[in-house]
This record gives sequence, structure tokens and C-alpha cells, in this order.
Amino acid sequence: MRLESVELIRVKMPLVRPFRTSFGEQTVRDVLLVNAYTGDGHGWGECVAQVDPFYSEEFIDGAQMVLETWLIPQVLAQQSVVAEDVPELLKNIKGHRSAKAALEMAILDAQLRARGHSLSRYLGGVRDTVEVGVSVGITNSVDELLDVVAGYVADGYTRVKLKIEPGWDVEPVRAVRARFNDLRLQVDANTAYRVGDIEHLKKLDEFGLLLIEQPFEEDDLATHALFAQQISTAVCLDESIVSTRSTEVAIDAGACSIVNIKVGRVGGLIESRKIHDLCVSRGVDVWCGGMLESGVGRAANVALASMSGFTLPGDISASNRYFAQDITEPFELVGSCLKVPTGPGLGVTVDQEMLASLGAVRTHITGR
Ligand code: NPG
Repeated sequence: MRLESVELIRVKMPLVRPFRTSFGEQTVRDVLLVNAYTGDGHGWGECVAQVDPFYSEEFIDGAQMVLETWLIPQVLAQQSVVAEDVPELLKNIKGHRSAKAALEMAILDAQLRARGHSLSRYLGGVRDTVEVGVSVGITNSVDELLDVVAGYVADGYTRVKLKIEPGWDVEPVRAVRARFNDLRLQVDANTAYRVGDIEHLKKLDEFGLLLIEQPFEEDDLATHALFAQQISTAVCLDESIVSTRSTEVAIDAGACSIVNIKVGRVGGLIESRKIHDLCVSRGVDVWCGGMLESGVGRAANVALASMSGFTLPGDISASNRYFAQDITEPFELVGSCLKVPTGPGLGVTVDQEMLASLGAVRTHITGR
């Protein structure tokens, strides 16, 4: 397959509700889409980098720049390319995993659309529907949190993730657990704690949580391992997991018993599949994380989560949890599940009129 040109599309999608984490608040999702035009047709990818480098070192303007200046020209220079070549082709460029993931996704989508195969089938998915959860940001009060959670429970979600940070942890979790006895509950700290907080965090053991996600800094496997020995709740890693190798090191160190896989954070769907396979072979449960994706990235997440090792519900909510209107056909909750697309490639269609009405800005890179 020859890559002819790539179009980068930037579009701002307002979120239906502000999303607050320990690293900031978001009200609008600044989406970067990648459209790969090949000799065999075109395909879509989505870059999950955020506006600010607060979740990871990547940020959306930097991702666009590295795509335009290095990643896309390097692939355009090839006579022929398939998605499986992309990780190796881009290996000389350090980091920038979510930018690489978006380009790989677009090329893979084009390839699969041309073959008529769905992404789920390509990845070896085993499910038609995937169980999903919802991630709830930090709110101004515990009462407000209870109202937000009640709304999601009424929508059908049976697994809720609460964002925590120092000063917003044991009490909000206690209140949610007291009101929603049967709810599957987990917490995510996005690296907000330090080794001295271990005694305090151990109090979370009494709430029957599914897991505690990334309490400590991403390069601090030692503190995660120490914590895992002292708490009965499962420790899950997100930010620390950036490759198959880092996953192996984390498992060997005893730093986690559960792994969150995010396509952007690990550099693509092909690396995601490798991490999944490693975790399955090591008896480690995995689940699919989310980065407030549009329908394009969500389609990839749903396909990934259809693989056998994804035994826990993902942070892949229905489109209406994020946006009043998505840029693809919406993903809707059926019970507490989303349907896995069966059409070719990502299996969704991007609404070009919707992109235009949102004021999408396009950059076309031909390279030749
Ligand atoms: O449903 O897509 C979603 C959001 C899930 O909480 C979620 N994502 O730290 O995992 C996270 C968090 C996040 C969102 C991180 C946006 C970075 C950016």
C-alpha cells in the first residue's frame, strides 16, 4: 500500500460537563484527527494528546508538529507501507507515542477498510459487546459527586471510576460506597501521591474497590511495589506503562497486578496488542483506558477491548457522556455495554458536515 498524503484535522468539541483531575480541568476536547490517503483508500486515526503536557509530556500542538515535520514525511518517503511496518519505521524518533499511534491507526484503518475486515477481527477480538464504565472527575462537593454518580448509575453504568487527589480521597469514596452498595468502584490518582501517603491510602482498603490506579509517579515502580505489598486492593498502572518492555519490568517488580492499556500512551494498536498478550501470559488483568476520545478513537478502544484479556470494564463510555453530538455515529449504552463495530476498519463514518460546523482546521501534507 502506498501512502499518498495525510490530512491533519483539528476540531474543538465542547464536553457536556467539565472534567477535573489532579492535573487540571477540561471543558473542551481539542481533537487531532489523522486522515491517511493511500493507493487503496483512506483511513482515520485520532491523537489523544491533551492541550497541556500535564498528563504526559505530550501535548496536542507538539503532536501535530512532530507528525507534520517528522512522522508523516518519514512514512510518505516509503515506496510502500503496511501498518505493521509503522512502529519500526518511526523508531528513530524518540517518544511522541500518541502522535505515532494516531498515524499507525489511520494507516491500519485504511488497510482494513480495503480488505473489508473489522479492527476487532484483526486484533483477534472475541466479543460482540464490551462492558464499559464511566470515569467521574473531581467535583466541588461530595453532594455534587453523589448526584453525578447517581446520574451515571441511572444511565446504566455499573462500574464507576473516581478521580482522587490528596484532600479528595477517603471521604468521597466512603460517601459513594455508602450510597451505592453494589456499584463496582475504582479510583485513579494520576500520580498525585508520594511514598509518605501510603498509610493514608491504605484506608481505601475498606471500600471493596476493584483497583487503585497509578497512585505514584510514573517512574516510581519501587513505591508502587511497596504499596502493593501493604494494601489488599489491586494496584493498577496507567502512566507507567508505555511499552511492552515497561509492562514487563513493572510486572517483574511487583508494581501492579492490573494494567490499563491506552493506545495513545503505548504508541499504537500493534504495541497495545503485544502488551495485552504479555499480560495474558503473565496472568495480569487488563482493561482499556480512555482519553475523552471522539467516536474515532472510541471505535479503536472498543475494538481493542473486545480482546480476551480485557477482563475489566474500560473507561469507554457512551458518546453522550462526553459530547452533545459526536463526529461519528454515536456509541450508545446497551445495558452496561457498547457494541463492537463490525464494519471494515474502525467501522465508523466521520460526519464531514459536523466537522465543518465545528470549524475544523485542515492541513494537508503531500511530501512529494
Ligand atoms: O472516559 O475517556 C474517558 C476518560 C477516562 O479518566 C479518564 N481518563 O487519567 O485515565 C485518565 C483520564 C484522562 C483523561 C487522562 C484525559 C488524560 C486526559
